[in-house]
Amino acid sequence: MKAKQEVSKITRRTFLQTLGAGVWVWAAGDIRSALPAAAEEGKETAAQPHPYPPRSRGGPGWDVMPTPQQLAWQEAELGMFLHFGMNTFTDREWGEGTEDPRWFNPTELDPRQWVQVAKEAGFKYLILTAKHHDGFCLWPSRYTEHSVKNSPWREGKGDVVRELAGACQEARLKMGLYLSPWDRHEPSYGTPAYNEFFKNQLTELLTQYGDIFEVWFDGAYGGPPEKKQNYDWQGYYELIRRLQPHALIAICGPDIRWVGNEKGIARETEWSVQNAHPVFHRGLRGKVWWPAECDVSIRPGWFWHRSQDSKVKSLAHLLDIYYKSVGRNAVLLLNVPPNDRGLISEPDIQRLREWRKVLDETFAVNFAQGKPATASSVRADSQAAYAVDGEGRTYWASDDGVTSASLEVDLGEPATFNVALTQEYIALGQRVEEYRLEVRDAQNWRLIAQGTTIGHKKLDRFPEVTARRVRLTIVKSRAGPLIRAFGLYRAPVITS
Ligand code: FUL
Repeated sequence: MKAKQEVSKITRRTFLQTLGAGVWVWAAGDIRSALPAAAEEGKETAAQPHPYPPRSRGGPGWDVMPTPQQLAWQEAELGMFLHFGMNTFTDREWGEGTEDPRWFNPTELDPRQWVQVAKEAGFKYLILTAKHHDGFCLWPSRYTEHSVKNSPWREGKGDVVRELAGACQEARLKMGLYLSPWDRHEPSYGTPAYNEFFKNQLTELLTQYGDIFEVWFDGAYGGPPEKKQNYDWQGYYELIRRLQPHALIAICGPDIRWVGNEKGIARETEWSVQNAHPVFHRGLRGKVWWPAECDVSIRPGWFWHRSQDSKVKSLAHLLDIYYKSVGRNAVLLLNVPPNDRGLISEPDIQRLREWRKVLDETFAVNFAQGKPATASSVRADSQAAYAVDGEGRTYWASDDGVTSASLEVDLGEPATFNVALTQEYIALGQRVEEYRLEVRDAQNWRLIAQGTTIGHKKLDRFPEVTARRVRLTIVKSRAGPLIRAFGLYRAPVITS
């Protein structure tokens, strides 16, 4: 149930659109030479700092490429969001900042359990609400009394961020933090002093808990008569770049874009290449690499509410979200909120297990893998076979200057499938604007799917088809297409 005051809430979208100008200017530079190597799957792509995002020299943007950090994030595909804090105990979505810290008292808090659930479900990073809009801090910040240090939990000696950081390190998953810029508790909110307060909190989080994968700046604000803050975004970014040069800055930030809704659904046409944002990319003009993250909750609310234990999203719904986020060139950040005991609840765990099982079953067999492939155009040694070799470092490329080309795969014998996977080699940018997928009937090619952008991963679902020969045609591309993977799968049909 949404709290009353949310009715007047200014949405993140409105907020992003109405932001004023900031002051930070990006450093100039060109990192493209570092990228092909960074694209190697599983390699420590986060090894290079990224003091600036890559940008285009003009034109439609095919020459804009991700930083190694953005590439590693895109490869991760799945993140688990953890909304946990004072609201968990007050049964609210937005606290007012007047709550008593003594109300925070999880009896069995265990971030190892969160990490275990995340790992089993295939998530590669976790993002915790270190501070939500009510200002209550899950770590013992020196700069406020409104934190775990004044709660009965672990007799005021506890630190949820530290426990999660340790659990993530053990399980080799990455940790990100949500730090709400909007703070309804902090008295300095609405004055320049708040920017210093916020930077002090950021400094604590960025220096005490090891590597931070992603810093998540939400744009929500309750609207008048709430106090309003003039945020020093560029000051925040400079601090993050200095203290954690590998961290990605998301939402109200230059590295990761909010997809624009809280349903977990990306656009059918989803470009990671975007126009620079006047505030978040202050000082840059033209195109930048700014890929979309889809945040959505497994339940109706972001925080745990007992009344929603029976309202966990259905398996079919969660699968649909997967296809419409990861399968549309975005990363899925799925919120799974721990309960008032400090544990992820059983209904959520069960649903995630079912979800993982179906995804594993679906993608276990690729009928196209290793099968003979030919192409209407090939550049140098970037053979057609590289699209179906199951290897992330290679790709099929059409000849120089050829922006429309097709790839044909002979499955050897008829196979029955209902999902197609296509990936571009985005380490070298996003290029494809339109494609078609056909199967060969006795005499003719028959269309089974078509689309616009591909990007890191495009998944198309269609009614089951049985065929031996399959053709992927890149109809239009901003530059010669680079197809890293093409696959055909049979997904079980799930209706509830
Ligand atoms: C919104 C917030 O107001 C919600 O409480 C939640 O944190 C969501 C992810 O972002 O803007």
